[in-house]
Amino acid sequence: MDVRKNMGRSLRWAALLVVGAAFGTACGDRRDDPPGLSADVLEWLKGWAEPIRNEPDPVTGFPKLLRRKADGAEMILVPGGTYWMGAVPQDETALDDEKPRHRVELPSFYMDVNEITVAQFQSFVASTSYVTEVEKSEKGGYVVGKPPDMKGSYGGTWRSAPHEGDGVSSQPDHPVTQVTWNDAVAFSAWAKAELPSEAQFEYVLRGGTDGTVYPWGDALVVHPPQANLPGDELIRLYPGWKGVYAKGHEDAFPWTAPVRSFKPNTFGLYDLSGNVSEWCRDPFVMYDEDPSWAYEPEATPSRVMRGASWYSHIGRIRCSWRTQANPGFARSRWGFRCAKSLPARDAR
Ligand SMILES: [Ca+2]
Repeated sequence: MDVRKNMGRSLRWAALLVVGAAFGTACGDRRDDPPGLSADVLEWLKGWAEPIRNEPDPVTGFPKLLRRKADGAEMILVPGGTYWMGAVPQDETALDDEKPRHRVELPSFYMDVNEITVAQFQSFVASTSYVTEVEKSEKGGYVVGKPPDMKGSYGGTWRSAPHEGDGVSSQPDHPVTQVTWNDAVAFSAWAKAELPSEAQFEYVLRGGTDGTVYPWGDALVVHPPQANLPGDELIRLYPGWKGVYAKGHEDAFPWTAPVRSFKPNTFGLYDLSGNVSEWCRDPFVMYDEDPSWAYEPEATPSRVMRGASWYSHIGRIRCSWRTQANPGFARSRWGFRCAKSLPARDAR
């Protein structure tokens, strides 16, 4: 587990100083010389990623931005920190599974700049001949339906939509959908990365703040729109829909949008809210529950899904919203991105 609650700050800083000295990065002998990356860091990167800039992060000594070799993904080094995870006090709509609000400390970690795209997933399939779970199944993945009842249908895959305009896009720069948690784990292993933990996801979703209902404040609707959410553009297309959508919000995308269509957050990450909801690696357990049962060999826990999608009920756009899903299910509004922890000795 990378979640380190209540870690002593003094211990953390002591570790930081020791490793910082070992890497010789934070305090270069000559201020005119860029310190470069240490041999240990270059060795860690070898085989799976390369730095986009050689400039090391002064705290960890690792590059701030790197490119994954397998699929070309850009990963940003998210600085570690402490935050309040869970429902904020002013949120009267929060559900029991979002409480209690609790303090979480995270070491620095890498996070994909954008959601895994169809093109990136295509690279994975081309390299491995991987067949997704819904492609193996008879009925395929669930696809959002149309008015008047919006009843969905099955038959979707990551490659194509079963019906025109059903919200699944196979465009290369859109987020891949119709992938199960198991598919996402297989992709991550191929990419030599991992799915983010739930604590990592909420941390980056909040973007360095931890006191607001939404990443952009306490009001759902803001101008200009900050994310691809279900707004007036969707209701115009589906006027019979009775769903609880973000009335007054309007963006240009009734379904998925090309990744990076909206501004990045303060960490430099795109689409954490909106576009597609994203798989996290953790089993779903209540915050005040002993999670050990979920890690027993015979356990088959649901997995955490986080972040709003193009089709989310407004209650699911809040930062603390969390849900659980069968790791073998896929939807036209679910996707994922990868993260990667630093080596344990350097995690700070
Ligand atoms: Ca939208």
